[in-house]
Amino acid sequence: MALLDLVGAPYRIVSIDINTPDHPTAELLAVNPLGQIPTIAMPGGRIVTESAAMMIAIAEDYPESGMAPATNAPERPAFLGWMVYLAANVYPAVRRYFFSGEIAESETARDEVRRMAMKELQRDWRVMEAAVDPAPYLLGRAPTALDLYTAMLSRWAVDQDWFRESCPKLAAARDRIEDDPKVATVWRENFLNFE
Ligand SMILES: N[C@@H](CCC(=O)N[C@@H](CS)C(=O)NCC(=O)O)C(=O)O
Repeated sequence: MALLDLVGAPYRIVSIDINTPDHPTAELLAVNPLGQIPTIAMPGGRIVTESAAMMIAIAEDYPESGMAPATNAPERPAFLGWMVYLAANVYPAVRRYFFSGEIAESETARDEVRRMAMKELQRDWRVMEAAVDPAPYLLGRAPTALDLYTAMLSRWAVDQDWFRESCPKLAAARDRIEDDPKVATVWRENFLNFE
């Protein structure tokens, strides 16, 4: 949503409540067989699932926005690498933390899943913190979808004081992208831990 606002794309939101007994509905399963959100229908009837893929696809539909470095840009490999890193490591750990019941039944086992997920999440953020060199955005002077994806994922599950203290470079880059009024508006509506 924030990315759609940043690139200036028109869109219509279909709200889905994943905490109701009828989740996932047949309507959602028809477009995303895993029954997950987000899922997007793009111009031309293209359905895209997986948050990282849809952010890249949206950014590439609006090249003038600069939200995805061009295929021959020097920042391109790092952009793709970190987008996939977040999708392959951070998001699954967040999922295990919030949806521990999917992989463990007893309360004791679920507690352990949550504890281990948090440990992994903190390691994933520390690894990224050690590798980046924001200037002032993660890939240089201009923001990309990577700043947005990092900001969104870092607002989930981890303690915010821990994040700011342990990942000061990521937190500073996050402050920059969250300073954008379009991002701040979406964040205010979606994150209780923002501002
Ligand atoms: N790999 C997916 C994960 C999406 C995901 O876990 N979405 C959650 C909400 S944050 C969801 O739909 N949960 C409901 C469910 O799994 O049934 C992505 O990156 O988009």
